[in-house]
Amino acid sequence: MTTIFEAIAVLRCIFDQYAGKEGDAKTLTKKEITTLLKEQLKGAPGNQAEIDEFFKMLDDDGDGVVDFNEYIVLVASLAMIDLQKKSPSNSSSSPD
Ligand SMILES: [Ca+2]
Repeated sequence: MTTIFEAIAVLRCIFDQYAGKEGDAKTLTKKEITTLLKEQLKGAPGNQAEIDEFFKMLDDDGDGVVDFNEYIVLVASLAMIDLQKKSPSNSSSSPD
């Protein structure tokens, strides 16, 4: 059984692997994020405009790079998308 700390260590390892490709090894550049999405999500991350928009959304403090905290937001978003995919009944209208 994998603990949440082991899962975080794996996420940290993936972050380091991509952050170390160019520039500061503690942050992800747009190019590194694009590579990460392509390799980890097994598909094209979309056109340049979509990547730009996505990167702007991730770069919460607007410094032009994605640090570990901002990366964790990405991971959390992916977890929520994954959860929604597994429970399609959520799309029906709820009372109130
Ligand atoms: Ca940032």
